[in-house]
Formats: sequence, structure tokens, C-alpha cells
Amino acid sequence: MARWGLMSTEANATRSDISGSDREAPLLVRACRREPVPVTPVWFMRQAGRSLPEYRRARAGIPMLEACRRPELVCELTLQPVRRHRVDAAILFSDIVVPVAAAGVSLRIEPGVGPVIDHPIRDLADLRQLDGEPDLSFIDQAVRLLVAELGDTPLIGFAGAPFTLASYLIEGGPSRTHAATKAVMHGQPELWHGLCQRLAELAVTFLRTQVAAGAQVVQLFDSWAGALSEADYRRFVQPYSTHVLTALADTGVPRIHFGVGTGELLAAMAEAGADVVGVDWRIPLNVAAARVGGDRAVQGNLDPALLLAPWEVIEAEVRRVLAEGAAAPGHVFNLGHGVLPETDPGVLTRVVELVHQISAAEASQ
Ligand code: 1CP
Repeated sequence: MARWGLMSTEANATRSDISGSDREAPLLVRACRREPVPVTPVWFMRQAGRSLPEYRRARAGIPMLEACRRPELVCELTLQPVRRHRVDAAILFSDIVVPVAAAGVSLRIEPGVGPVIDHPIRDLADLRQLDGEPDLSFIDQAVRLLVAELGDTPLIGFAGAPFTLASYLIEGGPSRTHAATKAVMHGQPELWHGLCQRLAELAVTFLRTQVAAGAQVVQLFDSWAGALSEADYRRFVQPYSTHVLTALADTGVPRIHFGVGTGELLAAMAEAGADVVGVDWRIPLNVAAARVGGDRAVQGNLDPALLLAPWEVIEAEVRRVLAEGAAAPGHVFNLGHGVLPETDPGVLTRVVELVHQISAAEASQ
């Protein structure tokens, strides 16, 4: 399967045409396509990162954005959780702001904070910061190195959705209320639509670069979309996420769409063109599956904070999530959001084993 990594986007499209009878596809790809699987695939958002001592050693003294631009280091950091936990997928070590920085926006990623923008976008003239033609050759190189190393384990490519990226660019950094973002959305429509259009183009470029180099699944992170009403989501955000997801359709690569606190938005997020809808811990997966219409796979949704609880609690939660996920035509086990840095990595490894063990027993009955 590693050979697929060397195929072009066109070749990937051909592969998807024969996908129905393709028994060799990785578990993750099959679950995303709603095909029967002998074991439920599992991976963790933010599986690479500060919970791992080998990550802290490899990253020591290297700023986050610079780390993202070094293909050998990206390869190593992406592989670390796959080696350690035997998860069913790798996710490219990068960040949602990487394509924005490549287009020319001056920013840094501060430890413990997140992306910080030097000149937040407040008027039309500020959009010029995004005018550059992004050079993503370092992403292409990193993905090619990775698919050669990963063998049968698929690589997930990802991008930030226009709303979540727009929020960082307008607020200047992480925000709890997204107040400046909502003010632009409603008060400066020309700026809002110009910004989202450009961010959608950049997300498509970022994702297509990863797929062309061999990523077998993509995830569009609209992490902060849950801050919006459904009406605002549909009017100001959904058209741009739809554009991004639709622009990937010809690749045949399954598309996961995820946000936090999006219980009320799940149907609208599925309509944007997702094969799989990512769900946080706030609603059960069977409820989520019904909300998205019963025809999409779901991903999630163990509360990451519960990984700090006693093992008996975690075990019961894993069983519950698997039972509720069985209501959907496909289930990818994950957390409801990213791994917390204080998580014991040994617990993550045990969760992977437990998901495999319980789901294999269920499937063989
Ligand atoms: O110095 C450091 O170690 C920085 C910590 C860090 C890491 C390891 C950041 C800063 N980003 C990342 C990697 C990263 N970011 C990955 C790949 C690793 C993996 O998942 O295993 C991915 C997929 C992201 C995507 C990302 N970045 C999202 C979407 C996912 C999510 O968590 O919702 C978001 C919102 C960001 C912004 C960001 N980057 C970093 C932080 C701390 C944040 C969030 C800040 C905030 O709360 O607003």
C-alpha cells in the first residue's frame, strides 16, 4: 500500500473508482467509506506532541513553525505516536496556520498559547498579506518521506477551515468569544467574504499538496465553528467549507470534517461535503449519527479529560463510545478533541489495544 504514496492525484482518483472491491484499503479508509471492518480503527487528534517524552526531546529548542518546515523532523514527529501506540493512522505533523504563513502572513506559534499574528486583519488592505503564492514544497517532501516509511498505515492530511483560520487572523490569536471575528462577519461583509475566499483557496492548495504526495484521508478542522449559531454558520461559513471539501471530491480520498461544540451544526457540517463527521464529547455518537442523516460515518468521541481518570472509568467510556458508534454506518474511534499534554502516554496505548480488542470481539459475533 505504500506504493500508493507515490501515485499522483489523478492516479488516486482512478484508485477510488475501483474502491468498492478494493480489499487492501486500510481500516481507516474502509471505515470512512462505510465499508464493514473487522476492527474499529483508532487514532487521536494531537497524538504527536507534548504528551510524548520523545517529542519533547526532538523538538527541544526548535520553534514550532520552523519544525513544521523541516521534512525529516516532520517525518520523525509524525511517526512517533504510530510506533508507540500502534494507532491505525498517522496525521501529518504541521499546523493549520502553516499555509497562511507560507502565503506571507507574519506569525509565530507560541508554546502554550498557539498562533499569534503580527498584524491582525481588520480592513481590506490587510488582505494583501495573503497575496503570496505559497511554496509548500516542504510539505510535499515530508509527506513523500512519510508514506515511504509508513507502509500499511495511512497518513491523514489536514487543513484548517476558513472560519477557524479567519478567527486567528482577525483576533490576532486564540479567542474565547470570537467577538472581533463576528463583528467583521456581520459588519464588513466584503472583508469577510474576501478573507474566507482566500483562506478556502489556501486550504484546497494545502490539502491537494498532501493528497498528491500520498495522504489517503483528509480532515478539515473547523475547531471553533461551535461558537456560531446555525443560521450564521450556514450563511457565512458553510459555503467556504463546502468549497474546500468539494474541491477534494475528484481525488476519491475520504473527507473528515470536525469541530468542537458543534452538536447543533452537525447536519450543516455534513452537508458541506463530509464523508465522516467528527464529534466532540458533548453528544453521544448515536445521536450525532441521527443528526447527520444516518448516511455518514462518525469519528470520536471520548472526552480527552477522562484519560486522566482511573482506568476503570476509561474502560467503561471506551465501551460506551464503541457501542454508540455502532449506530452509524462507519465509526472511527478518536477523542472528542486533542490529547491533553498531561496525558500518560501509556494510557493512550492501552486505549488503542482496548478499542481493537472490544471491536474485534463484537465483529466476530
Ligand atoms: O510548541 C508546540 O509544541 C506547539 C504545540 C502545537 C502542536 C504540537 C501546536 C500549536 N500545533 C501543533 C500540531 C498540530 N496542530 C497538529 C498535528 C499534530 C497531531 O494532531 O498529532 C494539528 C492537526 C494541528 C491543528 C491545529 N492547530 C488546530 C486544529 C485542531 C484542534 O486542536 O482543534 C488548531 C485549532 C490549531 C491552532 C493551534 N496551534 C497550536 C495550538 C496550541 C493551537 C490551539 C490554540 C487555541 O486554543 O486557539
